[in-house]
Amino acid sequence: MDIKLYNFKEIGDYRGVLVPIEQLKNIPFEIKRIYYMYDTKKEIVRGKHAHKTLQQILICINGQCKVLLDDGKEKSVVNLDRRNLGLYIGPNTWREMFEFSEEAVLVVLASDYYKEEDYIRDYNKFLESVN
Ligand code: T46
Repeated sequence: MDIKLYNFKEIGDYRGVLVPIEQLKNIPFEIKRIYYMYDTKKEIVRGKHAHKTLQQILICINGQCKVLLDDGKEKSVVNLDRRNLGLYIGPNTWREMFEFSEEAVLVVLASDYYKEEDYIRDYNKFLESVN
């Protein structure tokens, strides 16, 4: 499965903690877009799509949430429960984000601008495209 977990270095001192992320240094792509989501209720499932080319890194910078990942052959669930944990998701990977805790803030670093044509939103079409 084209996913990878990144434990970003935490630089802490008496003032608190700082986590730097640098494109092509500690993540594998150039960042063209950043977006974030919050106020998602626990029973809500977001995502439910794959991307044809987009690469992304998801970081839950407050609270926690889970991400179901599916490459058409196997599935796994990642718990984004640390503020320095980044989940890389490559192309052709179905994702569903769920069980957002109260106050969860999910930040996403993306390798490209928003392009609706890059989405595969139909699960059967996704399975056809990967198999
Ligand atoms: C993904 C997961 C992790 C924009 O106008 N610009 C944007 O950059 C994005 C990401 C979304 N939108 C619009 C499109 C929809 O009208 O915002 C609305 C909500 O987007 P969507 O339903 O696609 O959100 P999620 O949470 O289901 O999925 C998002 C990303 O779209 C997707 O690329 O991998 O987060």
